[in-house]
Amino acid sequence: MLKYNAKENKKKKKIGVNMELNNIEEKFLIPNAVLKEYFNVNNILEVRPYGNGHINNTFLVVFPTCTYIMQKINNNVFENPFAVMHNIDEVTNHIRKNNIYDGKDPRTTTLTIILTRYNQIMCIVDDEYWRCMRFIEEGETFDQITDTKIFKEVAHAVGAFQKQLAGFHTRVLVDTIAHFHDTPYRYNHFKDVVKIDRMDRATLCKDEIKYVNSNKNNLDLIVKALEEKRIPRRVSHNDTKVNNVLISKKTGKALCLIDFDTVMKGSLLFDYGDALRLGAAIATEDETDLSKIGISFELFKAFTNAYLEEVKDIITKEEVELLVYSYFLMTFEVGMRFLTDFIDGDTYFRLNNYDKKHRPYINLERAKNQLKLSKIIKDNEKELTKIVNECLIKNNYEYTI
Ligand code: ADP
Ligand code: GN1
Ligand code: MG
Repeated sequence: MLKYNAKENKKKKKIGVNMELNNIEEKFLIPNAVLKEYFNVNNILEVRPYGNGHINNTFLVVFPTCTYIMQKINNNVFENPFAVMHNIDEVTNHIRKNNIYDGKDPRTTTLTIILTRYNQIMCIVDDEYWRCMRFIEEGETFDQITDTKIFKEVAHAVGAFQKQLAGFHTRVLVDTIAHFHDTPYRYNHFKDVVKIDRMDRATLCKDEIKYVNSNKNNLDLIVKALEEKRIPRRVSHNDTKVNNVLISKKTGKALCLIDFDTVMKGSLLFDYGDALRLGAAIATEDETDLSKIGISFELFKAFTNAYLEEVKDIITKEEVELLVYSYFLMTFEVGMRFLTDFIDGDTYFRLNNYDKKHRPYINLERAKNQLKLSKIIKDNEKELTKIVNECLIKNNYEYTI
């Protein structure tokens, strides 16, 4: 029997709903038709929402002796879920084979896709796309980092991922979201959205729009370097925010990267910058008190050092030169994306019921937060460059910026 089925939820609502149950209602439960594609539903003990991702709906499906992760793929964000699954399958198989070769436990060192009873990589029910994965129970994720030890582990996971995928052909992967980290392209989209201003919201964020516009000439350094082949196109994860890295509850060591929805061709700079964005911040992405926004140089140094330990043999000097810039760019880009989405009516980063009620301007709040953080990064470019150089020297890299 499912612990949280729709009927029971309704009953609970009547007897007073707490916020958690409210979220369960809003994220709805997994339709029986989906569960039946994978399991004998009679054996399921519990289905409940899990994690804090912005994109997919994630659930735990609990059995007496094991647990699975089930996710409804956000079809608004990913037009072609088959392409998403193809990329995940290719990349996780590659990582798994390497890990088995190295004697690592393949069950905890990358995602394992569970096929349906009919051997399909996902199932489609009522035009919705669902997938299932092994739940890596040993792992936990952090929305914010306060401990340099944990952040070093995140850095090792991101760097090791890039090293492992260095020999993998980028052409095997499909672009699941075109122009994902093409910041100038995203800026042009931002301009169009501001021009149309279909929700009449541009007046609410004049200062932020001005700040974004004031940076327009500074956005193409990575895409241009890629286009002109001054830096290599590599497989990149493209969404290395810290809660996409599993850390072992037992050992405190990084287990693996998860959330491979955006894995495709790109630059290692995207992954370096994006991991620092939240990881080296002293406030979360949801902080509304802008006076609390800032960066921790200690965390920045810990991350950069551990990251370079992993990638020092593959990173080129042209990439090294763009490290600090990528930290600014990834932070600015996501701030601009939150702002664009706010102006456009929250169509991408959709609000859940709780946010609709309590934080209807959450995308604007996140935009202000991330844009302010990007300004702080820019203002501290010199200090950050100095730290990168110290880390390069420590890692015996023959070049400094
Ligand atoms: P989103 O794209 O919405 O961010 P994620 O794939 O990152 O979705 O999943 C959301 C959260 O669920 C993660 O941050 C993590 O805490 C947890 N999670 C996802 N997959 C697994 C897994 N296989 N094992 C353990 N935890 C997982
Ligand atoms: C989304 O899926 P999640 O929550 O890990 C987004 C990222 C943003 C991030 C901002 C596919 O990441 O690009 O940087 O939110 N993912 C997608 O927190 O758009
Ligand atoms: Mg995620």
